[in-house]
Amino acid sequence: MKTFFISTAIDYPSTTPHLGHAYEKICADVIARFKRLQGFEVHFSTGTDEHGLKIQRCAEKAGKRPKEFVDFMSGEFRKLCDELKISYDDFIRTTEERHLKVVQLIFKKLHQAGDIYKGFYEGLYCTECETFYSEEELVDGKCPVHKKKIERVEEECYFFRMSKYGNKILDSIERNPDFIQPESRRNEIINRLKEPLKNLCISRTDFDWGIQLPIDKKHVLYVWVDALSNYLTTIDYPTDKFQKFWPVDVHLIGKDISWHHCVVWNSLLLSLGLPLPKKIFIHGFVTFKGEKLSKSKGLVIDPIHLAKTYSVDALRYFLIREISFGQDGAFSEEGLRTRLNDELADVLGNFVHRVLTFTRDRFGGKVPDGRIDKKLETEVGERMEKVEKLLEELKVTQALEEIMAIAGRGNEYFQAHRPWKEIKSDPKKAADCLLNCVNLVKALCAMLSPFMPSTCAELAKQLNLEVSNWEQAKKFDIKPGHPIREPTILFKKLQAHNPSRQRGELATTKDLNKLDIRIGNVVRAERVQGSEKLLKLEVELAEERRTIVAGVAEHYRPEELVGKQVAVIVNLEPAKLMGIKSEGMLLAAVEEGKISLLTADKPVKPGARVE
Ligand code: ME8
Repeated sequence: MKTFFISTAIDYPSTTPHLGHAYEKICADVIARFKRLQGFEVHFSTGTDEHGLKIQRCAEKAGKRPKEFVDFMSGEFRKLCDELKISYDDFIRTTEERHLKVVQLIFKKLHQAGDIYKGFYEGLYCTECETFYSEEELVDGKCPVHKKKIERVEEECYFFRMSKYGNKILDSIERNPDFIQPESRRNEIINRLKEPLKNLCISRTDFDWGIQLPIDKKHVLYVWVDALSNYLTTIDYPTDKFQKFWPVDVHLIGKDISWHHCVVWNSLLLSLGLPLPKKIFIHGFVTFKGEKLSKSKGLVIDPIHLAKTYSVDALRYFLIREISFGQDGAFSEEGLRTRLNDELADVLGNFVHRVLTFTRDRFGGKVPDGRIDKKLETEVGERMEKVEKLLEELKVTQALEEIMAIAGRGNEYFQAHRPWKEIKSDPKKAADCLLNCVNLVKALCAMLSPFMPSTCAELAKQLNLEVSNWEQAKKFDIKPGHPIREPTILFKKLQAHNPSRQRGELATTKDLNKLDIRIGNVVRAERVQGSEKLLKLEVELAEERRTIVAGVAEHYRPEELVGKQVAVIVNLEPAKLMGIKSEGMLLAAVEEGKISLLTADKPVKPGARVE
């Protein structure tokens, strides 16, 4: 069996995952699922990068021991993967025993190759990106990525002779245009490699949350060497499984870590005498209101909340369709709603539903006997080949665009053949149309399954078929008489947001009365473990106490809130935040990101209604 190995970056579990993390995993998942449909044996790895100074400091801030902290936070990342239906084969954590063993072996080999020596490092370090910088690389004296203060490091350390490998890497990149993609990122790396490479400091002595060097226990290994090695741990280096899957087919990463992968990782591999990856694909950033989402800047959109609001598949669809793969792209809820309504509901959902309900209502739920439209079958087969080629070239956005154009073609076909008219005048023609349309629905179900796995599993159920093979989906081979199951609506249209309302359209008292707002007393308040934003409050209302998780931790200390009277919306669906059930929402005035909680002007009894 042909094999295919794809990896994502492993995330820093310093706080909960954001939409950028979700985006990378979804893109990798689409590719992994497509390869499985093509018949490859796939290894798809993702996970968490749990050592280093940044994590140690986050744990300290949360009042936890590092291991306890990462155990919890890593779980949040795994939960994200599971919620988003990421079909990973391995979720690797760098604190696992198997990883420790591989890292020690790797270090031993680098040492035996004569590439490790002891020296003294004097320079600059950004803990946020866990990266060393030279003076020239700083912007206004700050880290060029995070624009944050940079630390000076002066200590004894071990170096890796990275300088030995610059020319070899440059040569590999220049000889192989597919190695680093997209082109613009490839050129950036080529330009940087024209300067001679420096050796890399790969150990630290001023903190201990990391893997000790086997040759000197005072030192912990530089977190990037530790993290990059995960790509070998996940395929059990150096066993048969490693032989089977290495070199990796695609390392999928974001643009901020291209140097670490294209230069540091490749140097390490050359020193280990291993073949270089087949491809490193560098995706862009998901931005929001013009800025990069980032935990450190506090610009975080909760992907799980979005998936719960709009469905996992709508979110997956939106991200792939909206953000041209390889470039930055903006996230907006308005954009998501528009694509959900105009594309998923109106084009895809509409076609599928018309075809299946017509089959149910007019042909007793059985695919009618008719003639295969060879022209349509050929057209769909050719367009599927185009989609296949696009996906092989990792052009996921274009592939999805083409698939949706095929769904549009289905609508046109149905419309042009007017089966609702023909059924009365020439039922054979209606039967021909439906036979072909059901086959087209099957082809769409297969093509879309890597992008929207849950929807396509549901659709396959309605079609009463298993769709597990790309080649087979090209053929219009559903036999007349094949029974379908009860069709249901795949995508419900959302009410359009009325922007005039946001600008202050008048509300009626009926609108207002929908909300039950009460004044409550905060009787307890504490920080939520693993979150910088959330406080868990216990609020006393008339005859009950409710737990409310509120995003106010950056504005109020817990002790400031105890004893305060707050305004609470009490008739909302409970929501789960960081695993805690929240039974209400606080009202607050918001100004330029600052929050001021609403309270009663004079003390009132807990439970008093706000009218
Ligand atoms: O860099 N949009 O971890 P990380 C899209 N542990 N992708 C984004 C993004 C955004 N707004 N923000 C971050 C690390 N990413 C290291 C990796 S791999 C051996 C070690 C991407 O949690 C980012 O580019 O900061 C990276 O690929 C991944 O999320 C993890 O970022």
